[in-house]
Amino acid sequence: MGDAEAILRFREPMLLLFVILFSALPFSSAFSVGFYTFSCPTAEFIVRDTVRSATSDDPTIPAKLLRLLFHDCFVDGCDASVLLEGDGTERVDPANASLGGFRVLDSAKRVLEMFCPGIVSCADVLALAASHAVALTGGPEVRIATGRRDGRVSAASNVRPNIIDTSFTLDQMASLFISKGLSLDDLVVLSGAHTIGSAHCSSFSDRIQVDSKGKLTFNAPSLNHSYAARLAKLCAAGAAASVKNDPETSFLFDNQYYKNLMAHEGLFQSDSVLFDDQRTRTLVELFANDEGSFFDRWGESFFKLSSIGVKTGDEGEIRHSCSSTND
Ligand SMILES: *[C@@H]1O[C@H](CO)[C@@H](O)[C@H](O)[C@H]1NC(C)=O
Ligand SMILES: CC(=O)N[C@H]1CO[C@H](CO)[C@@H](O)[C@@H]1O
Repeated sequence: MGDAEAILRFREPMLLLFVILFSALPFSSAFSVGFYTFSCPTAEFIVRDTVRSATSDDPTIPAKLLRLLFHDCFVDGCDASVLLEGDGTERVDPANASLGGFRVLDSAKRVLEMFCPGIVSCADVLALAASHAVALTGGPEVRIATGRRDGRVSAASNVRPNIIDTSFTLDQMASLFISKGLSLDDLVVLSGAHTIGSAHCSSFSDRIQVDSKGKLTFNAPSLNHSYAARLAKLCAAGAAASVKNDPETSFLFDNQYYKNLMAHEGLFQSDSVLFDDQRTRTLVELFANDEGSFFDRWGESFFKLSSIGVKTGDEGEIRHSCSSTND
């Protein structure tokens, strides 16, 4: 009896202390680093492990996950709305043509539902997967905040007004970024994601034209002509053919993208302008010469990207399956 009483007396203040600590520490608040520390301690490990094994089977996965996060966060905030299937959803918009990696997220979510049912949002699975994708390909490890809730709305009509088109001018990209709370510097940093991945020829075919006699016409004055000729050759197979965004080190997250820009080998108009315009050139040159500063800035900009329009508290829901809402 004496022991039990002692334990009881001991426990109560401990419980109180625990409650005080729990409510005071940052990880107990709505959207923060380590949100799942107590509710699902293995969450981040499970996502990382799923992405790692999917990538070892298919090295194109990391770039797809990164692209998916951009599309998710820019359209209606980082709320996994891009993952919903059905008529009229974001996935149906033709701008989705290059989207992929859905199955990796579905399989991470299935494992999470076994360990911590109803706890981890699909929006967090996607954000964590994209951040691990960068680390897995040699880029910086970034610890991001979690606690996003899943949206219940996904509309194809929201895609076009919110997504960067590869033919955009710097001013068009800048105004879109600023509307999302991101800066022109963030644009330069996050464009570095093009260090991995590939693109369909249709996404830059307006820059290079080949007539029936095989004569090349360049609509991109700053593009290196021998690079453009290489692209034209790769795209001879048709608009559905694809080329690597960064042919030098296409599966490595490094600063080669910025070196390519300086060599006038930016694939898209939206890449080339970053070096052609005085407002962004200095940062392109810095990153081309110093990978460390690109990596440092990546952490900050990625954190901002993955925090756009996050839903918390009683907004949205925690989906059971990433491709459909709960009802
Ligand atoms: C274009 O790139 C080639 C190498 O691929 C290089 O030899 C040439 O000097 C470049 N042209 C210009 C104008 O920079
Ligand atoms: C991945 C995905 O959902 N792709 C869809 C993109 O939109 C076209 C129609 O425009 C669909 O056919 C694809 O399935």
